[in-house]
Amino acid sequence: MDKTLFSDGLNGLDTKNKDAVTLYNEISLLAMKCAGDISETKGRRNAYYLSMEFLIGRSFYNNLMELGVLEETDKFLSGKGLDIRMFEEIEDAALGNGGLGRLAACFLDSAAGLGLPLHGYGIRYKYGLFKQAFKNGFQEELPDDWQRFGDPWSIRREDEKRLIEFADMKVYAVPYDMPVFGKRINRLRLFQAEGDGEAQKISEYLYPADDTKEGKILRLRQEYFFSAAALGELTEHFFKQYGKRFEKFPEYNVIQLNDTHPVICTAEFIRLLTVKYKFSFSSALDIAKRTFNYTNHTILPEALECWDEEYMRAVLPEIADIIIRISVYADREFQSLGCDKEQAKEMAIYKGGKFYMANLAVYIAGKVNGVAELHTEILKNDLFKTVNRFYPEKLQNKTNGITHRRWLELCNKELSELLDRTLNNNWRGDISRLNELNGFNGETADAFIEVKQTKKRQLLNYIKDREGVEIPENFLVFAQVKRLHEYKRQLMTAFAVLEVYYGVKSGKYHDLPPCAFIFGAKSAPSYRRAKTIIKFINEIAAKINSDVQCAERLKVVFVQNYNVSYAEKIVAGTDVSLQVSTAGLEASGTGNMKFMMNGAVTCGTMDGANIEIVERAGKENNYIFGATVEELARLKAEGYSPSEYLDNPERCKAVESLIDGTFSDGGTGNFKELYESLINEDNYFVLYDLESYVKTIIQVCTDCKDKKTFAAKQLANVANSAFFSSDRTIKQYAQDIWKI
Ligand code: 26Q
Repeated sequence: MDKTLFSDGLNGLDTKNKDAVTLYNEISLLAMKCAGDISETKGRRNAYYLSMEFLIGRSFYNNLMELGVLEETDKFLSGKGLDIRMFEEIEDAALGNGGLGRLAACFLDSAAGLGLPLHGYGIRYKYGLFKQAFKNGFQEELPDDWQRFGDPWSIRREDEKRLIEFADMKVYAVPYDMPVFGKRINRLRLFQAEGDGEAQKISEYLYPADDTKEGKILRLRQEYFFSAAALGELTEHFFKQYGKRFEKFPEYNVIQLNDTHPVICTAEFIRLLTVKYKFSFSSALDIAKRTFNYTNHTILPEALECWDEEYMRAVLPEIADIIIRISVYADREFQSLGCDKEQAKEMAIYKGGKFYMANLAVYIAGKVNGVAELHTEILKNDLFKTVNRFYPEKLQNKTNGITHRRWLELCNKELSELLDRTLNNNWRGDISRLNELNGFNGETADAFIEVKQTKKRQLLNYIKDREGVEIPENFLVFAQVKRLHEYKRQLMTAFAVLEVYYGVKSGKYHDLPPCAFIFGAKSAPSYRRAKTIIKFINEIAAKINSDVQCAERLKVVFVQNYNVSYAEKIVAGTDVSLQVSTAGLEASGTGNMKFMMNGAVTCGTMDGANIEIVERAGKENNYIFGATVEELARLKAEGYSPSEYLDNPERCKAVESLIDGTFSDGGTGNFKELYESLINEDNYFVLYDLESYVKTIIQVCTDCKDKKTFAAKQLANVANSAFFSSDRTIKQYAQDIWKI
């Protein structure tokens, strides 16, 4: 970064009569000009992260921070009577929908920060994840036209566009490069689809509705489009440098597949090597096996991709043939390893006219990793148990992480400054030094209480402005923010809140300290039950917030359009992080880590990375409740009958409120459907865990009355959060998988 050039440019900037969007573009472009070029990649080993999603959020503040000019820009604007927060009107780049996409963004940040050559490949969607608004408590989806503010952080590379061919159309993949700043400048390359009519549609929407054949085929096109473009250019660059010696390709390139979404490119790679460079199928397959690795992010059956041969054949016939051929090789290999029929079938890539993409991924990948210890155990013992038996070296764990630059330094300046004052080392340069905070004294605890109060005040003011809900700052703040899904059990929190509410009204919880519950989540547009849960929580919020009897005791708010930027405010201002998924179903969670690093205690189940969080911060400093994986396995075996657990009046009243007329679902019948699914199946054990959940919430509330002791628990979480920096995760990937 040429800081003098930047300073000169900044000081020469005329801010008069310019709106936020204009200034945003001018300052961003200036920073881009002064930042320097993307670091050299030639002649060395590079790692590539292929992902359908990169949930970047806002680039402006983060990039200026990474470039070391955020403070200067802040001062400059103040001098002109402007507030740097004016750029909060520039909306996030939401090219992802949740954890998997945000993880990809954190990884790029950490790799650049550590000086490791990791580059991203993805899609430049015209519209990112929809903007959410509530109308009458129902979720409404609005298009996310993020480019209308301009896109100063990308550079279009027209000269490097390439043609991607489908059976029925040809489309250009035009690269847009976003530099990722750190010790190195790495590159995130997003491809935009261009061509006639239909072609453009490929990069139009993140998650086209895939409940129709057309929708499914469009998603397939998206997957092939960007991953084939990536492999096309990687092989071409290699050829230019080293000629046809592709057996050396894996020495220079290692590719990480972010879930199964880009896995189709393994077949594309084999196609390129056999058709264009005349390799035999078996050597091409061998080279592929030494190039690719695969990360699994979910064990939910509905999220494991599987393509109908018919669809694949319609648009990618050659790829369909190649996958079938890989499948034949795989079968042969399984047999030679001594698999029986059953085992071979379980691992089969092609069966019953369908392609099983996770099986393809696992077969080709050198390493397959889970994203938290428990998740990896489940992969080893359950989803991929046969793989693990015949390829014991393949499966490994890489517990997720979050970049502490965005999720501590940027979103919590106050806490960062407290750490600067308290630690005699440069924790910003080496987050592992945060551990030295353990053994903090009373003074630090007092200072922390003040920081938390400041961040809470900022958050509650923001919520008042945005949502119109006023929460006094003496309230204890609980938050559950994440995608809306039944397994994450926002519904269980809703029932718990209602139970607390009824208990407060009846006098059962007469000395409960005041508390607020913040929800934030988007539901997939076609996920009916998830949308019903949003409506239900909004109904509960309206009822509780308008009950004057509870005005000083309880508040509930479901914030609209929860996204990365909202998360930055919520994680900093929250006291209690709710992580209550059904044990075994949340692969890792990363929100849990963000809250921990900002000093919230976790109230959660023994699931995903929660287990590792409490292992490090101490069970005594967090609130663990609910059934474990083992307990649920027993329960399932014995036969679970949900209605048995409705044995207390407040709980009954809370659950029955879905059908007894307390709340209205606008005549859709959705509340009744939800109620019946609970009483009859309760696949996610909401009713089973509800009792211990409410008890735990009450315990948290009781404990928080002793401010100092509670702050000490919160600080213990900060002190032990270094492990969850994605710097640690990336170092592990670099060492164990990528060898960079
Ligand atoms: C599947 C089939 C067809 C179309 C789409 C999909 C699909 C799309 C997105 C399946 C899964 C996803 C996203 C998954 C995801 O975000 N998983 C989260 O990954 C995080 C990072 O590892 C974990 O922390 C979370 O636990 C996990 O839920």
